Amino acid sequence: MAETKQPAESKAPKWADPEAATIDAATQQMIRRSHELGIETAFDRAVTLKPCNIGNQGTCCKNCGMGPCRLPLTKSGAEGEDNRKGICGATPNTIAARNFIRMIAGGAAAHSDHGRAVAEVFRAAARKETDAYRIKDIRKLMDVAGWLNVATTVEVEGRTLSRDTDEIAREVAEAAMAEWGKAEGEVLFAKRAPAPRYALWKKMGVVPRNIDREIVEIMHRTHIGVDQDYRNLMKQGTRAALADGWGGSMLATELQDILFGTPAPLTSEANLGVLKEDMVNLVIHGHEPVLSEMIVAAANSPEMQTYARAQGAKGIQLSGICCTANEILQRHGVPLCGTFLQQELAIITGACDAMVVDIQCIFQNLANVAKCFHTKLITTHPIARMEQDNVIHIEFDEHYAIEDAKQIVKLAIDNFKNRKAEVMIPRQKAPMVAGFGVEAIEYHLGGSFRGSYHPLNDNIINGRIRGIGGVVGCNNVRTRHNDGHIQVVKELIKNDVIVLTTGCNAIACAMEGLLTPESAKVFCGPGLAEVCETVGIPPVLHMGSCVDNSRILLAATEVVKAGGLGNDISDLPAAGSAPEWMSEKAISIGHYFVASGVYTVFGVTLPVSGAPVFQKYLFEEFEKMYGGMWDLEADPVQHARKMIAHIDRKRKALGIDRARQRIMMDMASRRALETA
Ligand code: NFS
Repeated sequence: MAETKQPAESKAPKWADPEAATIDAATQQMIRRSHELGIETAFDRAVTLKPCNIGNQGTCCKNCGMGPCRLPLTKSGAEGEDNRKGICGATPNTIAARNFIRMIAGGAAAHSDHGRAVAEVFRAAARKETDAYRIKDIRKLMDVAGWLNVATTVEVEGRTLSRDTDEIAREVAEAAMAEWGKAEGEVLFAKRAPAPRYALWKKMGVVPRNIDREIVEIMHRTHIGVDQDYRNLMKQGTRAALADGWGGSMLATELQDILFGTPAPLTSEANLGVLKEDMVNLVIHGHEPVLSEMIVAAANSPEMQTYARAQGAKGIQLSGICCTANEILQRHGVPLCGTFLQQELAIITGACDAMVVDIQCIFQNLANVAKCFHTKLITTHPIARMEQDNVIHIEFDEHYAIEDAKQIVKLAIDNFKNRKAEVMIPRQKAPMVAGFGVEAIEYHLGGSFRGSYHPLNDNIINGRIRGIGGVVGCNNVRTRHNDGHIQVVKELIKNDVIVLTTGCNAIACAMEGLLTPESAKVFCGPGLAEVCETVGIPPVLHMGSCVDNSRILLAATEVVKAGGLGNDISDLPAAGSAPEWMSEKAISIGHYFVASGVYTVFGVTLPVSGAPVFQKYLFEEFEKMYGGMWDLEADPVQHARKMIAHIDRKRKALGIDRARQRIMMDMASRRALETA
């Protein structure tokens, strides 16, 4: 990334060039502001701290005390005989595969532990141990009960009667908890996949046994001297990734919906401009909605609103960063303050009275930035604490959920009067529509009289919609913030590919105004624009947080079930993408999409380039086994075109390419197709 004017003293950090660092004007403004104040952020650290070229290739092994063994691919190695070996003899393919599946283990553990925490709260609610949480979506409870083999009816004297809801909830809680550690059987939601997909997983021996076991087994197999075959290592990586997507993440999503409500479309706003100078700004950052749900309730309470006014504020402005933002957005319309890379900047506005964090994607440097302002930084989770002494820890206990939440909100209110730096809030914020769960898509694309996925399928078959793109994932400071996200999504919708989005991609799209129905006629090809305008939906559908990628799996399954587009997810004209990924969670997500039959393209880089045989295995051989495979494309337009080319191959295989040619193909799109 290019650098701009440097501070005088040699020890001062090198500053990032704001324009090179991000496409977003609000972010550029706040990077400039951070330089004025002499505060470094991740954007600046990325200028001085270069990534390791060996780790980047995936070929550094530090799994024992004889190493680290570093085996970079040199130019001559790429051409000649590859005899690179670690001390124990491990080859680059073994090392890269071990590292790759350890990333899957990290990601699957993060999602699944989040799911477990939700399941524990769900169990407390089902047992009536807490008043704060209650079952909100009974319909979904019954549906999930069915998948977890919990009976919802009982036969009494030849008559079928409904069972008591509380009893069902208690049994669902127990059955859900068992998914993490049961001694026998398999992860039950795997059967929610289309039947041929489940049969394939069975044949390949990758149906997860329970969630925890698959993660533990990765740690065992990647210990020195255990699994040395990259193919066998990836088999376990596949099983663990499926345990995430169709297990831990899916349980998190479903139980959250039952407890907090299944999302339905609603309006809100996104970007740093949602902060308000005359209100108490409480920014919620992290991932688990068990805490943020309570903060929303506490902040909306008349008691806290009155208290805020008594302290001289006009009220309380909640906003969110990262996926907890997506959780409270999709259920309550709480605005998005920003993406992963804007977390430090939210504090640098000088208007953030408190930032409360739970788990995942939280920069350790937040505490250093908070020190320069009045901002109270509050950690809440026993597994995620910070060492700096300006951080306040209020451990959240679901049994005292509302009390804990009120304490946090009160801290923010009490801090309003302590603002010391000049407040600078960028004016940028964009309107959006979010909250498209599987059910909402069914309703909106199916209409009120025939809620089903048939109309979506019809529009894909007749060519108005060319296909489906799932575009998800993080920001990565090694690439220009939001540039990849926005270019990929715009290229897809321009070519009539409807986009399903989650995570930080969803936030980026929201900031760019792509989550509005009005954006359809500006950015979409004629077919997709027509569908969006007729139905009144945005061309980019916000489906939630990263655990909600499980919603994309289920939406794909519904499309298969609705018929006319093949028998399995791998038959669909669909592709996945994470243009700016950076976290281990993204690798786990990428791999469960691949194993579910989706062609999945990552941007930036992938830590496999130093092991060409292993890379080929992921990029080519996987398609033969699972119908989905990995790809890497750093250029965003090419990235989208590769997805479109795959979608067109699937259309051809389904015999629906001609319908589209008759209806849609003009010379320009024909050329785009040919260059893809
Ligand atoms: Ni996903 Fe969410 Fe964002 Fe990446 Fe982090 S917030 S769980 S990991 S950075 S999309």
